[in-house]
Amino acid sequence: MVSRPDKGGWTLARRLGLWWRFVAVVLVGLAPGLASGRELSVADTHVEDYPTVQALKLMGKLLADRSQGRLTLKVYHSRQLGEEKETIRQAQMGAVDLVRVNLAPFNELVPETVVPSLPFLFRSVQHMHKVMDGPLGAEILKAFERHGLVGLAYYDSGARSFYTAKKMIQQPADLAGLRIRVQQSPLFMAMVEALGAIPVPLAYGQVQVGLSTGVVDGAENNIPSYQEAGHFRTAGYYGLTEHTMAPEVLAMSKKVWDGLSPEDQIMIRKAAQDSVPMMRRWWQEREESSRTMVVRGGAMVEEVDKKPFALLMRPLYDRFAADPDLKDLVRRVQAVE
Ligand code: GTR
Repeated sequence: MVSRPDKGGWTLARRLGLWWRFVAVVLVGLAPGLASGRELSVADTHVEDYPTVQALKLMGKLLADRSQGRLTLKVYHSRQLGEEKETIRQAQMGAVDLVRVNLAPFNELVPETVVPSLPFLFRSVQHMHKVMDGPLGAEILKAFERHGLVGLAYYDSGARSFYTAKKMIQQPADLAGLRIRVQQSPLFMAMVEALGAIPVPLAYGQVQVGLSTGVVDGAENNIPSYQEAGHFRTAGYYGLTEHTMAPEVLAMSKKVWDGLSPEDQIMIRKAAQDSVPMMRRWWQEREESSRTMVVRGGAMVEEVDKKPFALLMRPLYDRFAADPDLKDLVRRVQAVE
C-alpha cells in the first residue's frame, strides 16, 4: 500500500516544490537566451531628432526585428558618452560598442579617411554617393580594421561652409586673421590656414562657448549642425563655400566585433547599411528645415564663388595625399563618373 502524507502538509510541500521547480525551469530556459542576447551601445554627438541619431534608432529596430530581440542597440545621443575623439578611443578599447562620428576626427588614426575629407574633391552629392557606396568606399571602411575598429556604413553630412559673427565670407581675403574653429584634424587646420585664417581645433561641444565668448570668430559646418548647435544665433553670416563633403561614418569596436558570431556580424553590418537610404531622406529634409530655421532666426545664408577657395586649398592634395597609395585613391575617386 502506498502511504499518503497528511493532506494539508503534503499540499504545502508540494506547492513549494512545484514553485521552485518552475522557477528553476524558467531560469534554465532563459539562460542561453540571456547569454547570447546583447544590447550594443552606440555614441553620437548629435541631439535625438538629428538624422544620424534617427538612423541609428532605425538600425536598432532592424536589428531587434531580425534577431527576434536578441540583438538591440542603445543609442547614447547628445554627447552622453563624451566628445567624438573620446568615443573613438572608447570604441577601440571596447568600452562602447559603436560610434557614429564624422570622418575628420579619424584623419590622423585612419589615413585613408583623409581622401574623402579633402576640399572640393566631390563634384556633387551624387558623385560622393557613387564613390562612398562603391568599392572605394568599401576600401576605406576596410582600412578601419587596422586600427581596432570595423567600418560599417557612411551617413550623409552635406557640405561644410564658413560662418562668422561679424561678416559674410565671400572671398578668402575675408578670412584673413580670423580665428576659425575646426574639427580636430590636421587637414582641417591646414584648410583654414591655406585661406589665411588661424585654425582653432575644438571639440564640437565647445564651439558654442567659443563663439559666444569670442575665443573664435567663426567656424565651419553644414547647415543642420549650424542650426542644431545654435551657432547661427551668435555667428549669423553663413557663406556657402561648401569646401568639403566629408561624410559621417559608423564604426564598431573590433574587440567587440571579433567576439560575435559570423551570422551576427553579417546582421549588424546589414542593419547599418539598410539604415542609409532613410537617413539620406531625413538628411535632405533636415537640410531644408534647418536652413529655413536659421534664416527665420536672423542668419544670412549666401552663395559664394568657390573657385578662389578651391585654388588656395589645392596644394593640400600634395601635402595630405603624398603617400602613393593615398594619391592613387584620390585619382580613382576623381575618375568615378
Ligand atoms: C558635424 C558632424 C559631427 C561633428 C561636427 C563637428 O557636422 O556631424 O559628427 O563632426 O560636425 O564639427 O565637430
